[in-house]
Amino acid sequence: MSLPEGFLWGGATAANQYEGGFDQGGRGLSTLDIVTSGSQEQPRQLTVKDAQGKIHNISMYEGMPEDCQGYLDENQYYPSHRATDFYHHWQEDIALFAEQGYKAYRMSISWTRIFPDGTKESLNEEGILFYERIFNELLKYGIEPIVTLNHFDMPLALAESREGWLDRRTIEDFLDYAVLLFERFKEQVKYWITFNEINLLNGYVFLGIKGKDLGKRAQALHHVFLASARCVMEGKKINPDFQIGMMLASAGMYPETCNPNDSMREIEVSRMFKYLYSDVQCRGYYPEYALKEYERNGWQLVMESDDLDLLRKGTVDFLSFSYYNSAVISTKEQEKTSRGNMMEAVKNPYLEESEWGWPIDPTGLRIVLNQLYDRYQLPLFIVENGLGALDTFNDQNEIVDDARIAYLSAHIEQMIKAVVHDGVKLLGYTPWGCIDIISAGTGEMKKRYGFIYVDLDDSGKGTFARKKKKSFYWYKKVIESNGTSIQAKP
Ligand code: P53
Repeated sequence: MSLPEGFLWGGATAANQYEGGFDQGGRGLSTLDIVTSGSQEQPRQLTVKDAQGKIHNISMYEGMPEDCQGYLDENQYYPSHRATDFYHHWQEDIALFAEQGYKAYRMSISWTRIFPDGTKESLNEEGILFYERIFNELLKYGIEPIVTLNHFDMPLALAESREGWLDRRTIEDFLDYAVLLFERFKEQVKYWITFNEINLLNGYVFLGIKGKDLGKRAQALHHVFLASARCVMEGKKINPDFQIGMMLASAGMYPETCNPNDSMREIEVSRMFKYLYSDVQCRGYYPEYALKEYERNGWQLVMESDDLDLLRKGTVDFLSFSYYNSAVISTKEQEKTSRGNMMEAVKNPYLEESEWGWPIDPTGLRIVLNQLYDRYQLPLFIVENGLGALDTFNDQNEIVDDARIAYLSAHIEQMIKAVVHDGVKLLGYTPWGCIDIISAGTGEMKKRYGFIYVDLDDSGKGTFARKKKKSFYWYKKVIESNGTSIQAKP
């Protein structure tokens, strides 16, 4: 049982959680730069100012009120500002990735480092040079860059002036950004991902939308779909060898019982939470079930005459996805609690949970790989997977992260079964937060995913020093053996 030669083992990060340098090198502000840290109990907050100049803290999930603007409060800690400081540690960090034997490294480009106000008029050459150095450094070690054009970055200027993606002009601005990068890096970068976890994008932080009207979200996402499709079309003109993919948050889903109602509910939730997005981007059109749902909700998409044609022409080359956990879908209203990253789910009695309450389900990864491959017959790419956990030092000042090793090895085992036994076509595996970064969901630092520890705490204090965990050496062996040596405790 072994994986094909050239399988892309590596790791993954995103600029908003890793890069930092938020006011350096000419970078502009993005919406996440006004989002504070939180915890499992306390949601991350947006700091905002109302029309009378009064300052408020508002839950990131409640969204930006119509009459408020973003506000940077000097007395608050904003984790994205320095994050774990890739901006000043890139050489050291890439050398560590190379030491582990990475074949690929997934990262994102910060839109506002290239266009500080989101548009080409603000072009920041220094930002381009920053990424050029990084790509050259990766290639020096033979590491293939996998580049996400948009990982949760929304330029604050575009959110404030026009509600971001709600405005059709944002498609053109994003395309200017993407085409510039395609042109400049056509020699260095072959694999591109348009939008990270497109199915999770919502509200002010990710889309720039104010208020709570979900019809606005559908319209903004229509623009995101168009931007992605046009990226694929323009990218192929610039370099026909480009592989341009989409990215889906792909939690597994099960009906709670064999009651057919549970099964139907699971289908409905899977469709509206996941498949709508991959159907549009892999098949090239809105599926009927989604059009019906939009109609029932009274959401009428404003479209131009060639929109549907563009969606059809801009389908992706591969489907990349994140997988952390699975959820149980039930029709019993009263039992619903929020588990893991799913809104509507009940506890799965067959699974253990992480310290953050995310169910741990390695077989679910094999299931998801099969479901996606059955549905689209497109190459897949696992671009996020991992265990967010507390790390502690032992007496020898080491981090023995056996739980992380156990999680990853169990998932890799199932991934290999999907490829070798089931015949799923898989390009690679880049576990999430291969070096410790800020948590997207909670803004915490103590929720760590890395093989490499970074000395930083939840309030932003620390030396930023790097240190290898036990899993660092374990994963190095996994890569060296192309997945044949994955046992948790060698
Ligand atoms: P954290 C929610 C649910 C599932 C995946 O998440 C999510 C989120 C956003 O929190 O995001 C992806 O850091 C995302 C990464 C993120 C990672 O999952 O909350 O692409 O940016 O860090 C893990 O533990």
